[in-house]
Amino acid sequence: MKVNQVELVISAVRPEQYPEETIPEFALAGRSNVGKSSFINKMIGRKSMARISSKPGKTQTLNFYKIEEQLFFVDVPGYGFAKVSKTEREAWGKMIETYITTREQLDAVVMIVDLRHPPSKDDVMMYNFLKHYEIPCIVIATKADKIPKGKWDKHLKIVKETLDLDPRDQVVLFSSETGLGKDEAWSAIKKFM
Ligand SMILES: Nc1nc2c(ncn2[C@@H]2O[C@H](COP(=O)(O)OP(=O)(O)O)[C@@H](O)[C@H]2O)c(=O)[nH]1
Ligand SMILES: [Mg+2]
Repeated sequence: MKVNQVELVISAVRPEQYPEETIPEFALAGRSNVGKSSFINKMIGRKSMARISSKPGKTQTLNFYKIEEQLFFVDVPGYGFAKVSKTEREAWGKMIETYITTREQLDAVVMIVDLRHPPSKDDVMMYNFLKHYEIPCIVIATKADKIPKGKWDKHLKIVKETLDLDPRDQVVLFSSETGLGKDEAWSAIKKFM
């Protein structure tokens, strides 16, 4: 998909701040620093629309990016960042849970994992949480540019096994650096629209 128009509509915390539009929504989930914002930027062809931070754990709001008046990407604060207080973590958990369990426009969660490593405990917990609420997932195994091509299949297999992937959920090999998997990720998203 060629994207010309992108707008950060709102950075929301509470449901009454979510946009009123009823177009399809795709929320990003993943550890902080895994590459969620980079994924959005690559998909929309912008260098720095979604904030990429060198400091992990920075996005503390749900950032609603409207793409071509057709869909929203919702950049969600990452998990698994140790230097976050218990209070902050609880506030984060509430915010995500409320969003995921109440938002009717949410069509699927785009879950970003690092292809280099087996999914973390937090990744597995998040995936199980999504499956518990029967939320469809598109799993993006990113940073593929960081490992040799010959090892991709082996790493993909570990990702699927560690998550105990639901066969209905698609896994896409991705790199925000090279653009690998961009078209495949768009077609995975369009299947829900
Ligand atoms: N080599 C490589 N680096 C990446 C890729 N995706 C993200 N990064 C880097 O990983 C860091 C964290 O990315 P960011 O998108 O801010 O992660 P977020 O916290 O999940 O939103 C940044 O330094 C990015 O440049 C990728 O596909 N390949
Ligand atoms: Mg981010």
